[in-house]
Amino acid sequence: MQEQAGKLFGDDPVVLPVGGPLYLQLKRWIEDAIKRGAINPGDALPSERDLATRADVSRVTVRKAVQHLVQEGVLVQRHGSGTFVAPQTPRVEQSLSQLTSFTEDMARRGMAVRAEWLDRGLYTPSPEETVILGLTSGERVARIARLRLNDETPLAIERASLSSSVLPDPDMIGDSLYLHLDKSGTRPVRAIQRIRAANIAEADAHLLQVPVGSAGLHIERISYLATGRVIEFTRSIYRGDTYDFVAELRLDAAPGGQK
Ligand code: 16G
Repeated sequence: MQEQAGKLFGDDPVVLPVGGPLYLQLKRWIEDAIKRGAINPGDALPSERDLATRADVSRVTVRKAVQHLVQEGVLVQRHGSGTFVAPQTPRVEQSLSQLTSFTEDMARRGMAVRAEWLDRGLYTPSPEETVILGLTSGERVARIARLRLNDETPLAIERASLSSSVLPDPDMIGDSLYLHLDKSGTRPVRAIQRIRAANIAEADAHLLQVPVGSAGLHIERISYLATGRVIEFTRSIYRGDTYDFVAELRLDAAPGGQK
């Protein structure tokens, strides 16, 4: 711990940025130390006592600054072993113009992907599922819910609904839904995706290992076969700190527009 404190403080006295309450000054100072690489993701923060002595503030002030940084996901606390700079998760870019699966997206980046099953089975559909999937009266809906991870880092929760005539046995899916649909000749060829900002609610935040209320992306995908039949209705929540959705925009060759 002493060594860690030495690394973070260097030989210079700690000069807190001016303005605002002391705990916010210390919080900004810790954030700056992380930004300039004085302390790195995964490193332990000096003890509360060391920080208080070196920054010449009370331990209550240190605790408050640290608590705020933990809530914001900048620091993580592990019982019995201390406070650490949160590990950095790589950002993933997904093109908005290609209809790819999660497995394909990750494989293209050379990233190891896995899924933890949260649910899979046949259910009585909700009115929304009946309308969107165009289910006939009495038809059941296949629901699959998965936590999608890159190695040990959770990236997204996906909850997909499909007609039971397309997916009569949800247990048949291996690692990839689209691979399974491909094999049965029902892989979608077109999709409409709606993305909106969302604050991640408690249960999902717990699964995604982020603080409750963190920024997330709520995504709804409705996918179609070439015949126009809806195949998949999926609602997902992606961690805002790990995903970028990228769209390529082109100028229409409209009359009077630039060629
Ligand atoms: C993507 C799709 C999801 C689809 C899944 C299939 C988004 C937002 N969602 O994650 O709708 O069900 O891929 O992936 O892109 P899989 O074939 O790896 O199971």
